[in-house]
Amino acid sequence: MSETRRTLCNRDCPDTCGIVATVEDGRVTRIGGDPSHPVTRGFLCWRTNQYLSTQYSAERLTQPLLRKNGELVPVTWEAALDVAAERLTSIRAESGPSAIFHYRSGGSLGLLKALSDHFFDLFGPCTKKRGDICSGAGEAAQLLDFGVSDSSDLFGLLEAKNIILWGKNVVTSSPHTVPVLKDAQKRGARLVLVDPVHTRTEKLCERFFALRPGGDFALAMAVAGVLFERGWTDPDAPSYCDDVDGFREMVETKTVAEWCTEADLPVDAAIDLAERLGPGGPTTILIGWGMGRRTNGGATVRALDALAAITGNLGIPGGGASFYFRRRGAYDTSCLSSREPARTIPEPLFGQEVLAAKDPPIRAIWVTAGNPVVMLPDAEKVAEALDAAELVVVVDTHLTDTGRLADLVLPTETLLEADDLLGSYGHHYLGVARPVVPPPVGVKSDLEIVQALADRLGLGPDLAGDARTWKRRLLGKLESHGVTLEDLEAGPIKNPMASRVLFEGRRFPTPSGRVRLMTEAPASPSPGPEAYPLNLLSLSTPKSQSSQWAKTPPSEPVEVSVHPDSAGGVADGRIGVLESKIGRLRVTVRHDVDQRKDIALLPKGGHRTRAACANSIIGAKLTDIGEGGALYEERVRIEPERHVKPA
Ligand SMILES: Nc1nc2c(c(=O)[nH]1)N[C@H]1C(S)=C(S)[C@@H](COP(=O)(O)OP(=O)(O)OC[C@H]3O[C@@H](n4cnc5c(=O)[nH]c(N)nc54)[C@H](O)[C@@H]3O)O[C@H]1N2
Ligand SMILES: Nc1nc2c(c(=O)[nH]1)N[C@H]1C(S)=C(S)[C@@H](COP(=O)(O)OP(=O)(O)OC[C@H]3O[C@@H](n4cnc5c(=O)[nH]c(N)nc54)[C@H](O)[C@@H]3O)O[C@H]1N2
Ligand code: SF4
Ligand SMILES: [Mo]
Repeated sequence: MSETRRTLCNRDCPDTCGIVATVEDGRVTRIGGDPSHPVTRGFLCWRTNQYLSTQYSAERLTQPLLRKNGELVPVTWEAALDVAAERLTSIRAESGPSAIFHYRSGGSLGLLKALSDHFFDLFGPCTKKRGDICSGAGEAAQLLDFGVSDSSDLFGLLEAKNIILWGKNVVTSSPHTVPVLKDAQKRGARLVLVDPVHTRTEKLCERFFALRPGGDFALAMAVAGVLFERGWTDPDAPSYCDDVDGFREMVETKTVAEWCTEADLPVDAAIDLAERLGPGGPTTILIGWGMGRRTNGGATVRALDALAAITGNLGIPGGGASFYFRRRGAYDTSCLSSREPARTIPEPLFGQEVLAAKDPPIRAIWVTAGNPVVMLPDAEKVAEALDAAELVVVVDTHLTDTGRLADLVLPTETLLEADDLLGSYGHHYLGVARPVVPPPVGVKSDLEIVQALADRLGLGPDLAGDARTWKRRLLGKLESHGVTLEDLEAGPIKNPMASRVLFEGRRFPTPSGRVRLMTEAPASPSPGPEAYPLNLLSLSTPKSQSSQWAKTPPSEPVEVSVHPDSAGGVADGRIGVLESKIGRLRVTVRHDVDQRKDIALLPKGGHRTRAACANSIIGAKLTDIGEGGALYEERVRIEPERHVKPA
């Protein structure tokens, strides 16, 4: 018998799509996009369209694995949980709870995943991560400037006359924004792209400015210079922005031409963007996440915030500086522990900081919904840190590279089995994920795992309640706006607390109530050592969700794309070596005449076990603010294979 069931996609993606699944005899036979979801519009991305091969892969974990005599071997849940409870208890008794590090990442964006943090807070408080590898710098920038990082309604883009995609590859990373952009174009909106990389998003845009990687702050200063020179700023700006004069002084420390040289673009580019933001408004800048992953990432986002502010594009329909949608804002997590962690580790420095931790050292690492040994920079250091810990527990659906280094691997549910509450960071719709099929026998949800542990550790009552009970507890504020769990179960609902136009009335939740404009320029990006002429950009690909490749793993050796003049003499399709100061990878070199000559492109999540992991050659460095990872700042070179001596 065939049945149709609906859920929401919980992947770390701004779109949070509605999924329609066909279930036959207990097995999902087809998935597609929900036509009734206003953002999904009936289609899914390529990687999730292929998800059934992951769901039903022979490599799906259905039993806990415990390391015995060096090998991971299947054990019962009883045995697995007893080992976990005993080891955690003895480590806490001997060294204190901060010797235990609970690391949670974005494998599922379900709100109930926070119950794993809740457990480790109550059991500890244990060590947890701080900062954010993904969007740390940009969020910190917007909190400083506006007091909040949020956006106007996504469909407000239909009222924009100009949309600037600044460092944003919507076609790959947020495909459901594309139809909204096309609708905006039909109503006359003009689109432009600012990105050092030639991506498929260029096709949507009437102009494309391929600036120097990291040259965004300089370009923003050039644009501001033109705006001031031509009188295109909002005369009222000083009434809702602090320190317009200080901002202007910073802008005028260089001429427009000098700033443009720094950004490696002609002055015409700055004039074009200034025209769009000034007389061409209302204009929205869609600020990409990637740009923030640099040592001047926070300053870059602050500069774009300032451009939107001084041109009067904030607080009006069709205007904005959109970086993020507050996906958790509608929910109420006050029922969860808010204990101060005993210790925090900056996420991008995971490897080195875990190894350096003292008094007490980190003895146990518990990984929930992440693959840090692939996705965090200086992956080899992360591996060393995992090796050095006495106990590594990984909760995942499949055996990842991180799982392979664990002492205990606990199998958990996939996105088609999830029972959770979701918001989105690309629009304001809220909803629930409901299992379209039950997980296979032998698989427990993250919630069931921490509940079983809590029962063994005297914390049972604190974690008690099934998924639906916890959903109801987290709904809090929404219920007072007339939205019940039953309503959400009936279909996605726009967050009633989200304003259609953010900052309407031009009031900002900052200490002064006004926009805090930046007044100090960051250091200009250094050109980098001559020996490593290329900037390595390891970016989202349609074929994977971070390290979760759809259908097939990355090709071997992994492909690097470069301009033919930057290929170190390696012919198209031939093998070369991609080398940074901290490591090297054997790669297939692909020539791409459309790219700048100072960049090299890799997929963002490879496989360490296949020697195809970008982060094996990317050093761990923090962003200027927000403790993000400066992931896109590594310098590399390509050489023919024969030049490299064996390691
Ligand atoms: N297919 C797919 N989709 C995904 C993901 C995935 O792994 N695969 N990951 C998801 C996640 S975790 C996130 S956080 C989001 C966002 O994922 P991101 O990959 O951050 O997405 P974007 O911000 O669209 O893309 C980054 C863009 O920034 C550009 N960029 C890099 N450096 C610079 C610079 O110096 N200046 C400028 N102007 N641009 C620069 C890159 O060329 C690229 O086009 O997407 C999600 N969507
Ligand atoms: N070089 C480089 N590095 C990057 C980036 C880059 O652009 N370049 N991007 C960065 C960004 S934006 C991000 S967000 C991070 C992403 O880093 P991670 O969050 O570590 O990314 P994933 O590889 O998706 O790992 C998530 C894991 O969670 C598992 N999982 C899925 N559902 C569940 C669940 O319900 N419960 C549990 N316990 N596990 C589940 C998946 O199987 C997967 O193994 O990587 C960052 N690293
Ligand atoms: S990964 Fe993103 S685009 Fe793909 S189905 Fe999930 S929410 Fe939609
Ligand atoms: Mo991310």
